[in-house]
Amino acid sequence: QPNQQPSRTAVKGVPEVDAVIVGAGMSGLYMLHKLRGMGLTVQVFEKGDGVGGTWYWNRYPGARVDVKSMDYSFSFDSDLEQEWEWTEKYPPQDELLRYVNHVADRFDLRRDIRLGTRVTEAVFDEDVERWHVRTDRGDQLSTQYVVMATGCLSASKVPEVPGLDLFRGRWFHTGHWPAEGVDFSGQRVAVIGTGSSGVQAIPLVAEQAAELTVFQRTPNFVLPARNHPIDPEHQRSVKARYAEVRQAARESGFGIAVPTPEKSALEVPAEERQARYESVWYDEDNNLVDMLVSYNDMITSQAANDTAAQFVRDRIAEIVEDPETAAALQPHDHPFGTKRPCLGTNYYETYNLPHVRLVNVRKTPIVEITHRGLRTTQAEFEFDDLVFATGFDAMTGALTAVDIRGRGDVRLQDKWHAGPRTYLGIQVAGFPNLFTITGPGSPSVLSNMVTSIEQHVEWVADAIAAMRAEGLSTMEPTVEAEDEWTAHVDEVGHMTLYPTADSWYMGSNVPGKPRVFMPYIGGVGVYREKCDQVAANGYEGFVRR
Ligand code: N01
Repeated sequence: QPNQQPSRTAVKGVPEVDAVIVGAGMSGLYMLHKLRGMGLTVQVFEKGDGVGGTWYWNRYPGARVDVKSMDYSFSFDSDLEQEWEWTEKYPPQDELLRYVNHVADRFDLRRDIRLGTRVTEAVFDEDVERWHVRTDRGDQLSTQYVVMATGCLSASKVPEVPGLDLFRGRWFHTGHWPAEGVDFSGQRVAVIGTGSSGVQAIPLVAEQAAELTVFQRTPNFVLPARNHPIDPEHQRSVKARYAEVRQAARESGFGIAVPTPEKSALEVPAEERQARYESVWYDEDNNLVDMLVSYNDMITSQAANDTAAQFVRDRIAEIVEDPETAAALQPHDHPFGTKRPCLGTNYYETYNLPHVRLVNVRKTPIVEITHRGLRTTQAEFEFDDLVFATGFDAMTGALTAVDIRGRGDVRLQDKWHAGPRTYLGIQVAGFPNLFTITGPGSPSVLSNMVTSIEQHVEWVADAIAAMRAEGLSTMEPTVEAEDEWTAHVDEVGHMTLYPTADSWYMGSNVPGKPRVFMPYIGGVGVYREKCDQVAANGYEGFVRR
């Protein structure tokens, strides 16, 4: 397709492309494939030395996805979907990384990706209506569109505990794990953090280490993953009805095709509820969201939620032998699901091992890291290796890490000082032609990421195609549309129990981050309809010219 843009001249001598994509994870790769297919010239910059994003960086022991492989995969190409063979219900990181690399090769994507290159700056030049992009390797590009495909959980966060520079042992963050792996054999190891990463890593670190001390601030609800090899017959049968399965996922609440609950947890007899929770807990084919979608009021009613929370606490008490440890592992301070539930394999069982101990740092906080370990308000601990499973500056961290400046030289991070403001989680007023894949204000982290990535990439590609077809050069939301959407995201969030928890959804894990519920909980299907309607109504809420 010819470029139908009114052509404008950018800064002299700076190479020009139609689009810059930041990040070569699943969203960046698919965005590249789409835009190139439309005839655009595209440059992707990727900080890592390989493609894969999340699956490139998170190589800690036990790292695997907790959405089923048959769901957590691209649906945009039916040959790809049919040919790729998954081996497990929840594939491990290396299999996922192989899959993403396969996608990069299959669609010949590598030639437009510059690896080992971090985008440092993107500045909108109002005179020429183009973005000026710079990287840490000295690249400069002028581009019409910028797509931030930087991921929601990619800015890893080492807590601001004093003394890390004094520590003489090795230390690691789960989200930035050495490619060559880490051998913990015979080592005394400390893990700080018990979110999804810690929950996956702890049992495997315990298998190797001579001693393991887990420092837990908030206990999480951990459901058994029941991971297992995929039955080939099951794989064949899903593939035979893939179109239908994918469509159901697109229309669902969480981007996974599971039945929508009709009943309240409180309207059924206690025995029926117990039987339902047991079937979720023990079912080999269970899903991450099964407990949440057991009843229709699980995330809106504290009393309904309590029934599930208590069920999990009872299981913890059954599994963990030491009553004090069991009590410390039982979450009481947030409703089930309001911090992301975790899937574990032998997680609670690991605390029964003689060389594993749990330290409750809510009771006795960490004061400092020392040259040989760490000190809490109560005791000093010695270890050789320290693992931070402490999570990410989620949803906004990777976006504000780039110096993005829109109209009037306004910085994105200044505009978002009181929390992210977007229209549909896709665009920000004052930042024309800048698109955020699975940005704050979209279902993103509350959904199967691949479903949401595909929806965003396709919507953005269509929006760009429409602009080009109409001879328009920019689009950006109106401030009114952005205000309304941001208020709506907040309002819907507050109809649920989510804001009652101190979670990374609320920015609570990053000191000083505004307390705002960042993702959109309206549901993947509802949200998709809204986005489609906006487009069908001539991109209402956007200024296009
Ligand atoms: O990070 P987290 P994560 N002192 O933020 C603790 C996805 N994911 O990497 O809860 C002491 O959940 C913190 O304590 P608290 C998934 O969406 C998916 O584990 O803030 N402790 C918490 O326990 C997930 O939700 C998969 O009180 C400190 C932990 O560190 C998201 O990524 C696998 C601390 C951080 O947990 C993030 O998961 C992995 C401090 N100063 C990740 N600071 C799968 O698909 C933080 N903590 C399976």
